[in-house]
Amino acid sequence: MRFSIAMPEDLLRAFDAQISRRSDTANRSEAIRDLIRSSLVRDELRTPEAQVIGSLTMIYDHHTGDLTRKLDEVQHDYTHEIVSTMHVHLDHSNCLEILALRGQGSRVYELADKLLGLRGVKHGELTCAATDTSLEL
Ligand code: NI
Repeated sequence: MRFSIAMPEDLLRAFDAQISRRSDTANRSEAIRDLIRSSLVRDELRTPEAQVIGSLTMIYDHHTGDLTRKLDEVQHDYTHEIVSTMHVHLDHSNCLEILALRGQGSRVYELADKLLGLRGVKHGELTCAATDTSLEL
């Protein structure tokens, strides 16, 4: 299927530059398909039934709409899962926020999906280990 995507020009330029460094003859479409596949694989590695411990890292521009209020609102619904947070004002616009998380996998993934899905969150990464299995190995 064909579909169109809107994105800032500098983001697209950087993406094209990355594609051009690849050894194969990948085009934009193939590169985007690869990104989607790798995102789906990451989802399959989730362990919603297990207790998990991990961290969520976000970088965002605090000027974006009412992003900071939304980030706050979501986090207040997950007080059992958020153990600690750190906020660093990187520069005039950008903030780095790191959340230490512990709880039921399904809740932790739900929280991460809600936060990373907010418009204005430029970078985000959830890193998790399942505690009821991996910590005992
Ligand atoms: Ni800040």
